[in-house]
Formats: sequence, structure tokens, C-alpha cells
Amino acid sequence: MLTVDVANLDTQLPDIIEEFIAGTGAVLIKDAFTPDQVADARRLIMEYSAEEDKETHFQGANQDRMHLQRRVWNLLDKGEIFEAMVQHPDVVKIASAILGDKFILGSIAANRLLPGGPGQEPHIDYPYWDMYEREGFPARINSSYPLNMQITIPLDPFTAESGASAFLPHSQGELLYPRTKDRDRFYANCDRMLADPGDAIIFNGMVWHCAMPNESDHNRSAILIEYLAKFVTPLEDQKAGVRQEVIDRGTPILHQLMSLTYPYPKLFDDAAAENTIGRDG
Ligand SMILES: O=C(O)CCC(=O)C(=O)O
Repeated sequence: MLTVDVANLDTQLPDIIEEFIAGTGAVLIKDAFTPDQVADARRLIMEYSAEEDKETHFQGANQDRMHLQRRVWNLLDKGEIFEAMVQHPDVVKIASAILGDKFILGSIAANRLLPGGPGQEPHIDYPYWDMYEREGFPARINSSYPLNMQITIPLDPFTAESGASAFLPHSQGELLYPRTKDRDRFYANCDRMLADPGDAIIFNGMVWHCAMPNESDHNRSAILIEYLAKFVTPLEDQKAGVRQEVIDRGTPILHQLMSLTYPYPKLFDDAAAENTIGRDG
């Protein structure tokens, strides 16, 4: 995994794009967020996940430990820290280079593994996450350019013991949902996203990856951000789920991320259907 040199980001961008598309598929920004930002985000995730919030995706054989995992969705509406997280300037620069400068936010959620919490099955992320139904995708779809860029921001130490995400370097090239028969190859050859709270691990959503079981005595929480090319339908319905006050204080970048500046779908024969910012026009 390439470590981003933020002091020389402009000159390093071609290497980052290469690593993302044709290399290991992952890059790391150390200390992207301050300890105060991490503490703020972590406090909110603990609050919002205090009630049971069981995630049912990807659990497979781990059903019995499901109650030790919490998922908190729609974070854009759950605290200003999350508005800041999706707009980190270095991440915005990298996402613009990888997805095009009109990229959007697909989702911002948290995954919290309690001690003993289960891992996931190896998978790939939206919009490829149901690619086990291959017939739903275009003929000859391939990995030569990305539609997705994922970020994991640990809020607790990501160690082998605590269940740091595992990923299979270079697997993005296959653009294949990992099958049961691929799991031995995955676990035998995977790397781990070892990182500290506040780091940002950027990876290609076509890379096979998963949370691993938390065998430590502490929580393993992370913010998961998904960016998409401008023309992909977002995973989370931010227009319905984010309050008007968040939109009102939003920057141009935040409006772009919420697809508020993207004009389609549009009624071309209706003069009243001009592109507008915000739900109130
Ligand atoms: O929490 C993790 O380590 C990975 C989560 C993930 O890949 C997912 O939920 O899609």
C-alpha cells in the first residue's frame, strides 16, 4: 500500500492513480484527521449505535456474533464532523483525479465491531456489490477505470488483533465478486489495513476486502466513506435523508457531493425544471 506524501500531493497524483487502478488498489494518508476530530466522530458513533443496530449484509457464517456489530448510516445528517470528513482537501484532490472532478458521495456510514465482533465475507463495494448477479451488469464491464473510491477512517487502532480490514492486493483487476471457492486464496494472500485512528485508507471498491473478527478487548470502529463518479446513483438517499440546514450551510463541494449540482434526470420539455440547489429551490 502506497503512503501518500501530502506535501507533494500534486506530483504524486499519477503514482496514486496507478496504485489505485493497477497496483495494490490501496493508498494510505497518515494523520488525515486530528485527535479531536476522531474523538468527536467516535463519541457520535457510540451514541448513535448505543441501541442495537444490526447489520445483515455479508455475515455468512457469523450470524451468532451479529449482535457484536453496529452500523450507523446517513452520517452526513448526524454531525458537522462528518460534513468535514467528506470534504478533506487531500481526499477531494485524490478523488477528483481518480473519479473526475464532479465526483459525488455515495455513502458515509460507520462500522463498529465490539470485542468478539464478527468479520465479514470478502466482497466488493457498490456499485459492484451485487456482481454475483453478473447478468445485471453491462457486457464486458471491466476494471480499467473506476466508478468507486472507498475510504476507511479508523476511530480505534486497526491492528491484526482488533480486526483491521483485510484486502487482496491487485484483485480489483479481476472485477469479480469473490466466490466461496475464492476464499482460501483471499485469506492466504490478503494484506491488512493496519492503521491508527485518524488515518485515511483509500481503496478501490473493486478490491476484494472485508472486516476481520475483532479478537481484541476494545471496540474497532471506523467511518466508511464511498465516493462515486458523477453519473452513478448514490447508495444512500442524501436528498431525502439530510436536513435542509445541512444543505444551507453546505459548501459548493458539499452540494456537489450531494448531487445537487448534477442536472440529470431532467425534464427537458419543462421550463420549470431548471437545475436548482437544495430541496427548496
Ligand atoms: O469495517 C471494515 O473493516 C470494512 C467494512 C466494509 O468493507 C463494508 O461494510 O463494506
